[in-house]
Amino acid sequence: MRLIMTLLAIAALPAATFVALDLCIPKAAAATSDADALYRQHCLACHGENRLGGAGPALLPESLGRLKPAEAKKVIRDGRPASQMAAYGHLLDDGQIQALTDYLYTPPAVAPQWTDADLRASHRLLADVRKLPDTPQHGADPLNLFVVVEAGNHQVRILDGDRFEELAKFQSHFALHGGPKFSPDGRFVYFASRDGWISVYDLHNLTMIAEVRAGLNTRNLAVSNDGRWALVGNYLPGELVVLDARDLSLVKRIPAKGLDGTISRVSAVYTAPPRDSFVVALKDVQEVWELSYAGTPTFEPRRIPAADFLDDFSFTPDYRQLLATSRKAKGGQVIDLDSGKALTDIPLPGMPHLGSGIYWQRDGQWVFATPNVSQGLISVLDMQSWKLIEEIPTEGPGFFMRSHADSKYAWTDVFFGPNNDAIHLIDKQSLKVAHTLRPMPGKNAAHVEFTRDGKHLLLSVWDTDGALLVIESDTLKEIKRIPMNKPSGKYNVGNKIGFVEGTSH
Ligand code: DHE
Repeated sequence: MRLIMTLLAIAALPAATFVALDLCIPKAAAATSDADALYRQHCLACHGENRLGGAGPALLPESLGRLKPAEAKKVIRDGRPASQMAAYGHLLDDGQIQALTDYLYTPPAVAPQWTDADLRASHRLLADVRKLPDTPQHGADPLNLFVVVEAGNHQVRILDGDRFEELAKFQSHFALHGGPKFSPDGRFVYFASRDGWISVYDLHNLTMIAEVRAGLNTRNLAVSNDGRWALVGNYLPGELVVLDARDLSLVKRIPAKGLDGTISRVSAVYTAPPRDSFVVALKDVQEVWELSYAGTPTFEPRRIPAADFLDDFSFTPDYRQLLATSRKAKGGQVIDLDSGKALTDIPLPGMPHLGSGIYWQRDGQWVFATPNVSQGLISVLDMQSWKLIEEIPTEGPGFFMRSHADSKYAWTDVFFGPNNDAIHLIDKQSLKVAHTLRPMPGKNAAHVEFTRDGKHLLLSVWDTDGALLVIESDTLKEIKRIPMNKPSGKYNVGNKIGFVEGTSH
């Protein structure tokens, strides 16, 4: 009865609040080792029928890709701090926990489906934009706000980028991933969770507008430069989903089907503002797609043959070429979007993280620098000849890079290994490490974003007892420390809508 009452009560609430509800309470254990029965008894209420997710995240092999089975076992046994996931160690024995873990990493007997009806049923309108003021209601500069993802407790904070004070804080869906994307005027911000939830939030009125589950496992999303469309790229089902950016209602689903009929996972989608198009890389099919959103779009893909399966990618500053991670080239592949031709392979060592790369001008030429998630180095390429011009050694593999047109440094983290508390500042002209900072020794320092004027930057200390640090760009002095639980990415509205040099797309 209590469960029924709880379910009735939550049905009246917006889904974004679900994660805050205390539903994941262990039920009395039944001495069964049948994993499916265990799932139904203990997990289904939060994690959903067919493991598709609910108040808790989806528990499909695709959703658990980043969690090692040993870690999953530990979570079942001990619970997850700062979440609603309770400990089951006193209810389930080791054999049962192992059986449950194995079950979660096994694909379901019937492949999971996400139909139009499921997608539409998940759509929720949480506020009527037409009734909200269309000017900022918070007194801060709307183009210097920061959107900060606090990954440790699945929250988002909105900060005033002049005073570094918090304007709002709200619960997000479980495991946001990738950079949030903005409407061209900077009023609306769009989030994607790994479980496929897309949300749109009004930064003028500091309120959530709508949300929809656009798939079961999502890669990322992009917003068109005219603010009309959001395009979501999914791993599961392998497809693109076009949403109306005003309210996230469904416009079109486009299976990511190659010319040979193979259904692919989508590696990444980005908007290419000067081209009025979305560009899409596919993971299992050797094609790049361009979808025009000019005029009255049909979203029919223009297929560009790629010489390889592509992962994440970046553009050249004029958006005429893309530089994608290519498995075969063990590095990158450059594709010219106008001619539709693959121009060259760029053999790069290790696993370059091209989507986190940045470009700047050096001696009048554009150079592109990329971190590397498997080797301690930064590769710098000449963007005309595509020759490797420098490999800058770092204290360990890194994830993110950032700069600002007015900064003489490119900031890059050491994300992995014993030195992951270090941040390197690379001189953009000499290509040497000019400074190495350890903002909170022993704690992982990662991901930087500058204020719009470039005078300050925010740096994440990615730890349960972490913090967001405000640093003065010139003096490198810390001027403020805001305690946070694993702050991950942070995004400055003005930098993002200007697609400025030194930041991510
Ligand atoms: Fe990310 C961006 C892919 C693991 C945090 N990551 C991106 C983007 C892609 C990508 C394609 C660009 C999308 C965008 O911004 O629209 N990430 C991948 C992977 O393939 C990888 C290696 C494995 C995976 O399971 O997906 C991966 N990423 C991670 C993490 O483990 C990180 C560190 C923690 C997390 O949140 O999962 C992580 N990724 C991020 C962040 C961004 C991101 C914070 C946005 C960076 C930005 O500044 O824009």
